Amino acid sequence: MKTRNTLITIILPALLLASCTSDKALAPGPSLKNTFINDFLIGTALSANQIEEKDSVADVLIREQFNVLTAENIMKSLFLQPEWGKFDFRLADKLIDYGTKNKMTLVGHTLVWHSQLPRYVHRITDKDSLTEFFTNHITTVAARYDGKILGWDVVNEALNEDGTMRESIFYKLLGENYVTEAFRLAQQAAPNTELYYNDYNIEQPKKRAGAVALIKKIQDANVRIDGVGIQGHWHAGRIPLKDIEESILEYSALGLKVMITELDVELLPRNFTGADISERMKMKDDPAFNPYISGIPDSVQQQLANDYEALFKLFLKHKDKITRVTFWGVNDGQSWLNGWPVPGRTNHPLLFDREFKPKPAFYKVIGTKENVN
Ligand code: 9MR
Repeated sequence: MKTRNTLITIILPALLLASCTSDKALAPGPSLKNTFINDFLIGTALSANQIEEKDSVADVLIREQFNVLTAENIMKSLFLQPEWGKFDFRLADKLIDYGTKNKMTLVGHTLVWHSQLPRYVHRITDKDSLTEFFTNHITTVAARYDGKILGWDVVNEALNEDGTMRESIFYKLLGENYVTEAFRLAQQAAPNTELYYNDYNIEQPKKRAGAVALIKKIQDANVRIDGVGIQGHWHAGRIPLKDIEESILEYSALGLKVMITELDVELLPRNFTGADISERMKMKDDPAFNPYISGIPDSVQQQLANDYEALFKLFLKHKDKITRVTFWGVNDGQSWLNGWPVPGRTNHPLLFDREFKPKPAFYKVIGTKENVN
């Protein structure tokens, strides 16, 4: 009996593993990164805990499913330069080690953003001090990771919804050329790193026109910009497929790589679109605004699956222009959409549920590849 048990528990699994390739041994089910290996990179955003490998279940899934990583937060200036002139690279370096160890590509997010700035930056009121911070931050951080990461989101969310420039502290004190200057500094400090502009809703015609103008301005100044990130915070049943397709074509026609950089599909009610974290929704304790606390009904699950399927069909159609598709989080439990724009809701916007199990949307995404080939 003991021999039979040994055969079942040790020898059989070992034989099964040996008969698989090493990659398959890691990933018993379908894997996103393997499925789209010839099309585009498949990424996710990691929390600090995940970077520190504190969550072993998440860790297995990350290594099985994704081949490019973005830090969800810890490479923003608030974390990298918490005190003026004093950098804290501990977690960012860990991310680089994690990626290197697992043969994964890394993307830096983000050098210049009006949000998640260190407190001392908010107190700056003169151009010279802000120029000093801006120059030192971009130069130090971009140089440190040059050659170690594929690309940087150099500037994040510089535009308003109507395509005009957002009146951020950078715009107000440095003037409207600050975006071009950020790319110029990044280009000097990181000659081996791709440089991207990243924003949400830039598939929408007005904001897209603003992004195109901004990109042309950088190019006209003979400064390098390699790609554009359409963040992809979309809403179930309302994916703007036509706008997305037009945007892929338009950005690509500027000579840029196109990336979907923060993909999630929101299921909960909202009275605006986009990802401006300064916007909050004032809501009463009405359960109608948090309807899926104990899971999503089949019809909603199906809607989510159909939306993701439509998106990936479109991405595959333009795989020659799209270099990366990154989800904003590993599973539903991690998503920022549980806390915004209303705190404490239960959202389900990703392909893996709170138990890290693939949802119907995952299989539909995998299926887009089978149907195309
Ligand atoms: O997902 C991030 C969340 O954990 C942070 O609290 C938030 C702070 O602003 O930033 C979130 O990520 C944002 C990203 O960096 C830029 N685009 C919008 C994303 C969602 O707000």
